[in-house]
Amino acid sequence: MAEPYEKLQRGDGLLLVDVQRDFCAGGRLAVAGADEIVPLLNNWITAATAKNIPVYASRDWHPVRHPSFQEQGGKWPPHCLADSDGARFHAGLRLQEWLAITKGVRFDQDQYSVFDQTGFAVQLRREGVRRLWVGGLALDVCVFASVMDGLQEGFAMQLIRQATRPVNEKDGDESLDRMARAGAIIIDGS
Ligand code: VGL
Ligand code: ZN
Repeated sequence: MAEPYEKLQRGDGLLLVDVQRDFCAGGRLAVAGADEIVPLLNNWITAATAKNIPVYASRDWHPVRHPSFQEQGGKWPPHCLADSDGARFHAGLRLQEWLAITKGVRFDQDQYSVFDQTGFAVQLRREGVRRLWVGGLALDVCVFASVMDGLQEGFAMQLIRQATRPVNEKDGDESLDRMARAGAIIIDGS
């Protein structure tokens, strides 16, 4: 059976959003089922690498006392502290040659989207990428924000549904709806 990653072609890029230890089992902001997406993402990484398709991996990278942390009045427990073990990519992720997009470093606001003040769109255009295949964490937070911004920036966005998990199931479903309505393609299958 044809796997969806066989559709990868010139002009595509693979984007892994925040597949970091703090969002996985045992992490500070663990997302249910997060570890299950890793083997799938590895298939995508392998397929992309074989076809010379660029791989991008974003990471949440917060200073201590970041405004998104509960003690600072934010929504989340402390997570993904810059340079900490929890901020590292999942140990099972077979990243080979990839480009990291670091976000969430500001003291005055959070950045959920990989496109938020990172220059990522400029880099994608420079590298001839017009369409992004997206997986990672979390579906209803940073994946959602990134897909919506990517569309806004004019990229075709393909969400790999099985390769993402939400913090909150209901918000995840709503995010899928909103992304689809905004023009993202939701891909089913591994
Ligand atoms: C994220 C909550 C807080 C994410 C980042 O990567 O989806 N979620 N910071
Ligand atoms: Zn964060």
